[in-house]
Amino acid sequence: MQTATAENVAATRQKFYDRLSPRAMAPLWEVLKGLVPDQPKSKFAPHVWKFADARPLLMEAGDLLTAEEAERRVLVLENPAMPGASRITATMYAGYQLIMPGEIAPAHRHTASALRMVLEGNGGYTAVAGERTEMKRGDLVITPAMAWHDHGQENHKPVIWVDGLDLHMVNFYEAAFMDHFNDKSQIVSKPEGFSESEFGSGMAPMSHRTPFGQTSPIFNYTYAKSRPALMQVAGAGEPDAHLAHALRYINPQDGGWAMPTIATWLTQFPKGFETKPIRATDGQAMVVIEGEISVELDGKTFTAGESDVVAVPAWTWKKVRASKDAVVFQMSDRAAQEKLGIFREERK
Ligand code: 1HN
Repeated sequence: MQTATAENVAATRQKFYDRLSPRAMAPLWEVLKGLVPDQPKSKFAPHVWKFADARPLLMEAGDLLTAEEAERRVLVLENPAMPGASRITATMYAGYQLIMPGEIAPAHRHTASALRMVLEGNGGYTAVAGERTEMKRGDLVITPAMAWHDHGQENHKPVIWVDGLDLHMVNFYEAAFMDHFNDKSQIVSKPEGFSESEFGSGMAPMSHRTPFGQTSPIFNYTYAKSRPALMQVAGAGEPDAHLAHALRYINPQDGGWAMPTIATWLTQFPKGFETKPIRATDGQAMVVIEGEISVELDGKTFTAGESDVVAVPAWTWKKVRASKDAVVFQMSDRAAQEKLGIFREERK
């Protein structure tokens, strides 16, 4: 009889496994550790995209093809640890988008929800579900799931923003649909500012709830409103040790996040202030709107100025230091994680 050496045990097991695979089965014990790690270990890297680097390339893309040809003319922010994945973090898509003067990015709709953080507005517009809104620097514009949307610029300057989409979350569930409108632009049926009037004054219509399900009915959180609010809050008290001065964008219907999947917030970091270390299970992207920060991520430091974008992978220790008074827009998959009951954070 054969003695049970390590080799023949392994060989015997392998023979057994080989009989499982044609039957579409596999031994859990060979993969369990990978399926259920002790703690998160992101496959994505911390990174900074410099707008000074990206902008000339974006303008070159403007010469290469029209917004209509491209459908959306975007330079996707590819996490360097996962090139080709169209992901800035594990679950989020982000990119720099350009609309040239006179162009229209044609109307379509899809299951994925989108947000735009406007960098160079210059009078460009987005139309969402029959209403147009002018885009200005620092505005947060939201496109709810399955809402028709098109963008355009009737002025003589380019329009540039950062897109954030939850499309990888939707695709994970294999739940994605898309339709194209039979014309370039959708029909505008409401005056500009209508949804702001209906839902944006601490009031809401008696007759109906939002038509956008779990997404906020306010689709432009203008910087003209968010900045003074943040500045007054920042001027009135001490910054939080981990969060500095931060305000969340909320859905006025329920006080929850403005989007069902992507959490969004705006932070003021006073010059010279340094946050204490914090890490969380959400993958984050930071867009600097004003000033300059350095972000320490698991011990590596990244400097980001105006319109630069920083990727913060899940469960990465983060410290932010402001070298100038700074305002930073942040987005993450926290809204989805909270709904699933998996969000967790740790503070030092
Ligand atoms: C999209 O609809 C937009 O509407 C931007 O501006 C980026 C990336 C993937 C799929 C749809 C937009 C997108 C997108």
